[in-house]
Amino acid sequence: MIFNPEYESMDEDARRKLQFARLKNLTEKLYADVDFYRRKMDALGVAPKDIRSLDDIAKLPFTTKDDLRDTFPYGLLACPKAQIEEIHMSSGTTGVPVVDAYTQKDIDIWGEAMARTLAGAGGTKNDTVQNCYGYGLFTGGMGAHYGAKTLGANVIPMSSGNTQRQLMVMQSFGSTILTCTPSYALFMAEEAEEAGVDLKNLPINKGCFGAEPWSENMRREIEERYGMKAYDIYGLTEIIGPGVAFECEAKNGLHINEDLFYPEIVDPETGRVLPDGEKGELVFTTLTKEGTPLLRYRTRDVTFLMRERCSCGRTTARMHRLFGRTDDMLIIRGVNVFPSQIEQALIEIEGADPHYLIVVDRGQTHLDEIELHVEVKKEFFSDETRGLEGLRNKIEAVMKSKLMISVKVKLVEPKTIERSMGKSQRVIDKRKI
Ligand code: DLL
Repeated sequence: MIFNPEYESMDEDARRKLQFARLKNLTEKLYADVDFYRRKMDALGVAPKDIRSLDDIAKLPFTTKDDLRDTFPYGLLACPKAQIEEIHMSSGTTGVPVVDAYTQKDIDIWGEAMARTLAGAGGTKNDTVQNCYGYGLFTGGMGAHYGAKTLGANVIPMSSGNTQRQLMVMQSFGSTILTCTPSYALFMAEEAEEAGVDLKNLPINKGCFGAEPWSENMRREIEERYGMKAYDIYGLTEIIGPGVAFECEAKNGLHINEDLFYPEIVDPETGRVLPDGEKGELVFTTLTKEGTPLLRYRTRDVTFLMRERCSCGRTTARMHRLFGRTDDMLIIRGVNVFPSQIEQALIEIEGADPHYLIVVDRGQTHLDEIELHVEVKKEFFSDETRGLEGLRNKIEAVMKSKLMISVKVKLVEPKTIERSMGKSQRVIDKRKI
């Protein structure tokens, strides 16, 4: 079901007109009300009157993580503080505190964006959403909560953790939609197996997973273990939280709520706007936000945009699932490596689980070295040592051929790599650089 066909299936020209009107409005407001943006626009010699078409957005300044740090906490507020109803914050992967301050209208729009997301997964008002994203400063919990309410569904505000209780609730209340990080979904599935709970026999039949990178293989595993359909959802605190983009049943890229968040892809080095289909850094402009609107925010997430028609009937642009981030791209002896590539390579190897940890260090020769800790499937671990040795060699060879780097593999027992209730940490970089 399309939650809001008027906007999601809008004629493309009409959408561009709407986006332009909203952009123009936003530029005028930011120029008048936010010192930071007036100074930035003045420095580039651009004024609101210079924005005469949607493509003129390229004349406007970018906003970066550093800008957010420099203006913390209220420097980017675009409305009187008294109008703010709720605040969220993320320290993200980079440790820079990022604030999102919402007016009531912002919260309503967030609910709408997340209702579209849940509907993208097939959700309706008849569903019961077990929401295991963390409630609190993190945007996952409240975002999915507002979305479920806007959809008219029943929401169980579990937050993350206390897995035994999650399973009890899932069984007793007959939850039908699971919302949490993909790693927590897998962790719960493992606990369920241990507790003798057969998830496939429960009503739970769809899930909206995001907030961290995950692979097609993790999707397959979640779908098999729960007997459900698993969808990728994307968002970030700076822009609104979850609700920026979501997969529909076609699972062919994530539909961007582009009447609300205007996407661009730029070359991360030069900032030049790239055409559809070219991979680069994702940039968003919030078109309707009142509390902390952002112009051309550099997300550091790497993807490309697709505009071919989707079979679901939505006309919104789609983003390919993320390839990684410009800032967690590891540079190993000069070679660019994304953790997601390592994961992708791993999943094709029988015996290896998608639970892994990448430890990067400088060896005695002061050269970068990667030690890759990989969990071995239970059946495999009980095998004789020769089998394990073979598996280790195989993983090392695959990494060498796919990533062009040498990786030292350490096989570890099932369930020894720390599981996370929220976002999982896949990389430990011990290099002091
Ligand atoms: O993670 C918002 C969110 C909550 C999204 C729940 C989806 C579900 P932040 O904590 O600010 O916000 O982290 C944002 O997480 O820039 C991406 O690098 C990463 N991320 C989010 N969704 C995905 C995804 C929330 N589906 C940062 N795949 C973003 C890969 C994702 N990475």
